[in-house]
Amino acid sequence: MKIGLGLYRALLTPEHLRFAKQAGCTHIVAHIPGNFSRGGAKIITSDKAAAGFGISEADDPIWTYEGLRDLKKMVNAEGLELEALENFAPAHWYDVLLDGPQRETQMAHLKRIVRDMGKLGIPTMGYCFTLAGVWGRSESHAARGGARSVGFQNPPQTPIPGGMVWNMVYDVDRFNRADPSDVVAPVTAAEIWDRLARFLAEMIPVAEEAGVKLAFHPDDPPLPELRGTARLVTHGDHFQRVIDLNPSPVNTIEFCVGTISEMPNTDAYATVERYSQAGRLAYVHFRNVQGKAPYYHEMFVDDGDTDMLRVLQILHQNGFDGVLIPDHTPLLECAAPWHAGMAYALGWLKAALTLIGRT
Ligand SMILES: [Mn+2]
Repeated sequence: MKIGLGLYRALLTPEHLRFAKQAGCTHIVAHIPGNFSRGGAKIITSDKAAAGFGISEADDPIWTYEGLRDLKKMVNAEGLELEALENFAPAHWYDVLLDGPQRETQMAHLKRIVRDMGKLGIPTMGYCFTLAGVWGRSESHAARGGARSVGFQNPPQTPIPGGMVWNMVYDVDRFNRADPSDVVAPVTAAEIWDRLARFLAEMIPVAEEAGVKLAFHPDDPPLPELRGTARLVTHGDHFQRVIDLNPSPVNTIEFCVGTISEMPNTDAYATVERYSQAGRLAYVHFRNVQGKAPYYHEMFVDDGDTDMLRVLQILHQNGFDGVLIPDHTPLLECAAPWHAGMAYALGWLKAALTLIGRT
C-alpha cells in the first residue's frame, strides 16, 4: 500500500508537495473543485456558512489539458506521483447532478477531462455524485485534548438554494438573489440513482478508452436524504448497487473509511472486507470518527470508534496495493494546525504500514 496526501486547490504548491514528500508520501490526490478557503490563510475544513464551501469557478485553468499537464509536472518535479483528481467542479457538472438543460454540454466537457487525464497518465478520477454535498457539518473541540474537528450534529435542514449544488455556489447572481421560492425541488432515490446510472453509462466507455478509473465516493454525511434530496450510498451494502450498474473494471470506489464508519447499521470491517476482496477499491480515504450519522465527530486516526490497524490488516490480506490518504484530520493546536494534523496521521500510517509489512 502507498501513502498519499490530498491537497486542496490552494495547497497545490511546490512547498506543500515537499511537505508531503517529507512526511513520507509517494502519491498526491489533487482536490480541485474549488479553493475551499476563505479570508486568506485559513484552510476551511468545514463551513456552516450559507455559501457552503464557497464559489466553484468554471474557468479555472487547471482543468484544461495544459493546466493538468502542468499540475502533473509540478507533482512529478518533487518526486511524487499524481494518483487522482478528486471531484469535478460543481460549475462544470451542476446540470448533470440536477438533470438540467446544460446536461449534454457538461457531459461532453467531463468526457474531455477524462480523455485528457488518460493522455497525461493520471490514473483516477474521484467523484461524489451528490446534490446536497458535504453539508451541515460544524466545528467543535471534540477530538482528543480539545482539538478542533468537524462533525455532524443533526442540524435543522433547509432546501438547497438556487445557484448551489454540492454545497458550492455555481451561479453567484442567482444564489445572491436568495429568492426563497428558488430552491432545488425534492429529488427521490429513484431519480438520483437514474441520474448516476445515466452518468456512468456515458462516462464508462470514455474512461475505459482513456484508461482512467472512475472512483465513486459515498455520501458524507451518510443520511438517506439531506436538504430534501435523496442520496446514493449511505450503508455498506449500497456500494454493490454502484458496482452492479456497470461491471467494467474502471467502475471503482473511492473508499472513504470515515464515511463508512459514520454509516448507521453498517459494520465497517465487514464492508472493508467485502469490497477489498472484490478488488473494487481505487484508493482509500483513511480517517476515523466517533459516533454514527446523524451524530458524529471526526477524530484522530488512533482515537475513534474504528480500529484503523485492523482496517489496514484487512486491506493487506485482500491484496489492496493502492493509495491511502488521510482525507481530513482534527487540527493540532499550534502555528500550523492543518499541517500538524496531517503529519500526525501520515506518521501513524507509515508506522502502521511498516508493522503490517513485517507480519
Ligand atoms: Mn472521504
